[in-house]
Amino acid sequence: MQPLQMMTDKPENDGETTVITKTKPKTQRPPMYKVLLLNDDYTPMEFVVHVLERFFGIGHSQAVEIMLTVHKKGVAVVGVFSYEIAETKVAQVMDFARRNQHPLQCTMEKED
Ligand code: TYC
Repeated sequence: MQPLQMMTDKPENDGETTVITKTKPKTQRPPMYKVLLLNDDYTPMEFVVHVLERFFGIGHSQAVEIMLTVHKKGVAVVGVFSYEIAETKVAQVMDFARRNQHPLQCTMEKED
């Protein structure tokens, strides 16, 4: 009985041994997108906290933290999502802000 060999790279077949090569399938996972919230001078802090709670399911304490990070640093990542989900979140936030006449800006950016 011949030995059965498994090789991961280019096989050297001596003609006597059964060689099975296994090529690893290179699966590409879909890119993810960061949703960013931008600071401005006019949108009320409570409104931003409400947006984070309502559209991102973030708890009150963490929503206050993220809002303050944006307020101090100018921008913060609110979450990372698939393209479609990120696009929907951005549209929801922008629409809600405009309907309430606030200049709040929300954008998305591809993750590296
Ligand atoms: N800078 C705003 C203020 O002082 C608060 C604010 C925070 C606005 C976060 C936008 O994404 C924002 N009222």
